[in-house]
Amino acid sequence: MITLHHVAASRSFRTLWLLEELGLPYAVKHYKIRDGSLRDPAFLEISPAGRVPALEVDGKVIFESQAITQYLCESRPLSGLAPKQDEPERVDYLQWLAFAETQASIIASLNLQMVFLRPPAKPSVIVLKLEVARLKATLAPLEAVLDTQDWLLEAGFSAADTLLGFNLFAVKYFVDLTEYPNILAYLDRMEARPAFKRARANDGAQEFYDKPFYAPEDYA
Ligand SMILES: N[C@@H](CCC(=O)N[C@@H](CS)C(=O)NCC(=O)O)C(=O)O
Repeated sequence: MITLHHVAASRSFRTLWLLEELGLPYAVKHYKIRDGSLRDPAFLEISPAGRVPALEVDGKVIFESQAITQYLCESRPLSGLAPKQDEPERVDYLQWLAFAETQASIIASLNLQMVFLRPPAKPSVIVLKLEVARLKATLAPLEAVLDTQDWLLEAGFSAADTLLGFNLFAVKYFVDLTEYPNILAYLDRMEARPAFKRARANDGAQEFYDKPFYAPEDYA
């Protein structure tokens, strides 16, 4: 049995969605960021930095969503969710997988400063504005590629969409996406996928965001 260690609406959703796309049976073990469960010694045995996702699969324990994505697609190659070494879009695929974490690290920084930090601690508005600008810079290549294709790869939906596409559901808390019509349409396409809907049903309620938009100016 595959077991996913998961926090609702966090990066472990990437794995949850991929498991659904692959049609693999799995169990979910739920954690919460704020209740200390990710620092439990038993969990640290599974994921040494106390992060999700972690996946128990094929007698192994894997942490890091990108490694999990690559392992699942390479060990189940018939899924067709990852181009093989000799396929033309292999490089694009690898690039988007890695780019997902470039973007996610900025989202994580904004989450930390605007969502998790509690008064009297106060973020720097200048740093917040810089981070939002850096986040927008990561949206530009996505908006461009989605102008001519539905998914990150021209060949169609791939595991790069589960990894990077997931980020965009968090981006909307920090960037007004009306400036990005192709990304908005991409969000709709992702949400329409049956596997995405099944993953959402197993995700749990998100407990981070308590308002629809976080603006740096509100922290002045
Ligand atoms: N690069 C890692 C990042 C994992 C990560 O930081 N996950 C967050 C949730 S989005 C987490 O577990 N945070 C808990 C913490 O920082 O204590 C991956 O992609 O798996």
